[in-house]
Amino acid sequence: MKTTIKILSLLFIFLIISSCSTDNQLVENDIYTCPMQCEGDKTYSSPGHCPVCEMNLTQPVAKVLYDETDLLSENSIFNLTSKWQTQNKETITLKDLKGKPLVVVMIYTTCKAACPRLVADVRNIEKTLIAEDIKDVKYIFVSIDPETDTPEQLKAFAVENVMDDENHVFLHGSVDDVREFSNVLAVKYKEISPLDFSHSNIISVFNPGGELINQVEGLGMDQTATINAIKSITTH
Ligand SMILES: [Cu+2]
Repeated sequence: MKTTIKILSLLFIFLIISSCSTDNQLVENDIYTCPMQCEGDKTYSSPGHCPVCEMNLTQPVAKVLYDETDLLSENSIFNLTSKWQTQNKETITLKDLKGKPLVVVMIYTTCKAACPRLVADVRNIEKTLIAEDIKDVKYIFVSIDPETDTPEQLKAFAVENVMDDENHVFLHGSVDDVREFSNVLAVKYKEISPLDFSHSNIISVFNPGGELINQVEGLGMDQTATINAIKSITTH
């Protein structure tokens, strides 16, 4: 008798759990809209007819922004096999950044002249995007001075600039890998003395598949083209 009660109560708990999860799925998946949008963006939670035009309600299909398969275009930076360390000492390849628009700049943290302004430009781009509710963008800062810019140094720089979160990735790589990456971006840099580099100031935008879609060169430039490039590949 005791065993039967045990089994029954277990079965009862199982039923409760499974019915809860089914309910959740229904809530998440069942959004219907009128194909004619008679009442604007109004959504309905069950299939049926639009009360205005009587047409069958339909389920909107999520907008596909880019090819989500694993196939990379030959122009994708995700084909590069170089390994990098983030400010959190995680070892990654560029492909780990796949899936979001990327804003990429090359900097070095001890720069007193151009880099602080370049970082400020990126910050302004981010502010503009956030004001338009575009938050799903990654900002990548690649150091051209791997010797000084250890992951620890990059971490300190990220914290100092209030950019130490998952949307801001600071990368430390080998001298050769940094050089290879700079060639892709057409960024030129040269060490003029210890802790001092001359370098191009370029803000690059990559689509979620790792293809370069826009570049703006210079400091304090009008970044409308950068913003528009990012807007062209996001849902907003
Ligand atoms: Cu600089």
